[in-house]
Amino acid sequence: MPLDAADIAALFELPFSDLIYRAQTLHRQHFDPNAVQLSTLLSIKTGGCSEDCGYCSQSARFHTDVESQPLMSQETVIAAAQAAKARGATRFCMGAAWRGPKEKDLAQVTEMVRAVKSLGMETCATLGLLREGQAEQLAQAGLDYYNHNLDTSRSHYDNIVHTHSYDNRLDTLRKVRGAGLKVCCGGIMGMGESRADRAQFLAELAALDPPPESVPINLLVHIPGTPLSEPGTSVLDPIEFVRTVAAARIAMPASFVRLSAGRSQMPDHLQALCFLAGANSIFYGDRLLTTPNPESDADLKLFEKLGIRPLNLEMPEPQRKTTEA
Ligand code: SAM
Ligand code: DTB
Ligand code: SF4
Repeated sequence: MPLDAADIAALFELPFSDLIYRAQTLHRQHFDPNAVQLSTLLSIKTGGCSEDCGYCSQSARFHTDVESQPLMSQETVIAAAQAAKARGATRFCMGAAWRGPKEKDLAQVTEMVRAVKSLGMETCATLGLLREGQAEQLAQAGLDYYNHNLDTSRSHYDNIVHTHSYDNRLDTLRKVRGAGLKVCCGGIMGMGESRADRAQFLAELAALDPPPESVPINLLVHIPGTPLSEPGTSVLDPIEFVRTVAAARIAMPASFVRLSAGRSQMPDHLQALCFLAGANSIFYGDRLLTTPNPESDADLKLFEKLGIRPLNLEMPEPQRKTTEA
């Protein structure tokens, strides 16, 4: 039985050391605690989105600094994937600012997926809501993961997004699973949600059957011009963020938990606490979709300080769990 919202809420109430100890113990039962998976993001289609997600730089409804760009060419995407591979990323994630892909768009994205896959990388796409049959087309092209976040609790979602519903998102997640794709599904912390919302959100993820293989935990990146970043908006306490990572690790012990957006604003010691709490994946490369991410060199230096190794796809699956645990 997955942990429910009450179980997870109780985790949040634990003394910090007890919570971290539980998370770290479970982490070591399921993974090599010193290996971190590296995913590189590319915004293949930027801005001009019809949706009104209150955190997003790419909604056409808000006045942000992001300029709309058409879908990138195959060549540009392949060059970016090659560069990411050369830096050591094992997964390449292509993001598009769409409510969902049109058939014509999807045909171009499936070509990109084929090309990136042929470089020997894992492939991920995040294209918004999918229609019947679209997940199958992506699976046939060799897509490994589809990213589609629930982002927050069901009850808080309606305060953040009005153009589509939580059930629309769950429906796409079902289609993704039905096509045999791996699921990458997480959310954003620091959008004015309560601790109870964070617990409910993690319970929604844990209740997916099976739970997502990959769970991105983003810290809200404040984008001027978006409703969630109006002057005076509160910022989430960093310790509460670490608690959320630990609770995600405990609720989904066998999933990769990704320390996602927000790392540019986090000092090394806060990121170290997140790894200790069970994060074992990051976005790697100097850009997220429209905002900066730490430079690869800075990440490699941090890894060296912490004795962390990038996860290597060539190693057999048990690399995720070593005998030293
Ligand atoms: N349009 C597609 C969708 O909404 O699923 C894919 C791209 S969308 C930008 C992917 C995810 O990026 C969102 O679900 C959200 O979790 C994350 N994201 C977007 N803006 C963010 C921000 N300002 N801070 C943190 N995470 C953000
Ligand atoms: C996810 O959970 N975080 C990524 C990825 N999935 C697509 C996106 C983060 C975006 C941060 C803000 C930006 O760069 O626009
Ligand atoms: Fe569009 Fe995705 Fe941004 Fe929402 S999060 S506005 S769907 S790009």
